[in-house]
Amino acid sequence: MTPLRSTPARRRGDAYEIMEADRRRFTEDGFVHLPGVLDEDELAAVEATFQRFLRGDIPVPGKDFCDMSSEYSRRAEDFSVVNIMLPRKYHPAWRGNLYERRAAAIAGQLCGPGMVLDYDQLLAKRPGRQDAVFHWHQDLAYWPVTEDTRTATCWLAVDAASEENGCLRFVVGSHREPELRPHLPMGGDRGKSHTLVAVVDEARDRIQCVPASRGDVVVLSERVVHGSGGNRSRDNWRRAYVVAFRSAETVAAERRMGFTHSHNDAPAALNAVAAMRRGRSLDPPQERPAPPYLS
Ligand SMILES: O=C(O)CCC(=O)C(=O)O
Repeated sequence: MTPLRSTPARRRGDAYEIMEADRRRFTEDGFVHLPGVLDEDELAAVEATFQRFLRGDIPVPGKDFCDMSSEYSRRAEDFSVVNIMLPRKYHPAWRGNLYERRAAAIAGQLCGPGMVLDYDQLLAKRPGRQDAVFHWHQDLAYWPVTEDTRTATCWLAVDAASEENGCLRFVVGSHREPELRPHLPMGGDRGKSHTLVAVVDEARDRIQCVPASRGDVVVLSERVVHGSGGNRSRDNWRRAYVVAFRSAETVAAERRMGFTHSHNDAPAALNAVAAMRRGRSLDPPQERPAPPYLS
């Protein structure tokens, strides 16, 4: 196993120091890559629980255990992108873990006060799966229209991620476009798959792949167009652990609509989100307050 780069000065207890340059990247590009957010011992604890989910030792009901690259009807042993929604719901012992606490500190520095954990998710791409593709999308296209869209989605590399095993890729600066891009349900039917696919012109859009070392975090804003390619490596899984922070008001508004980010949410709630998005495709990009250390 490759040793982690050591960045102790940025990690301190529950905190992780965000630099002005990180904030600039987040504002200008719509994402920022943070090195060494967890060290090897901290990752080992995350990994042990992650594997319990993957083995099915911690049961996850219905569509919250699915394949993001395919239809709900695929057999679990054939999944290419194993997607586990809301792990902290199904394994309450995980709530408040160190990664959640450090990610909360990062979200507060990038987005300002009042950010709370909205949802969590585990993603694992099997080796040797060309189809382990996470299609281009903007996260906001999946979510209800709310007043305050500020979001810091923290994506932790549990394995080193490379172009070969399907690291994240972005359309740089796409979060500053005035409207969300059109999104279509994969295969044309949301009942068969949760996945939405955004329109991207790979010849014209400015695309950047973001390889990451184990323990790094990539933070995504809600409007940046992103996805990831298949896993062409022979032996290497590509696992990631996502925790997403949004404002307390936004999370409360989502819950009032019955929207919890579970794929098991009532079809009425998911249909209401789709109807809201059809009715209002424009969510103007928001000014982000300066983090306290800059003010
Ligand atoms: O892990 C990936 O490849 C993509 C994750 C993603 O797109 C997301 O969490 O919104």
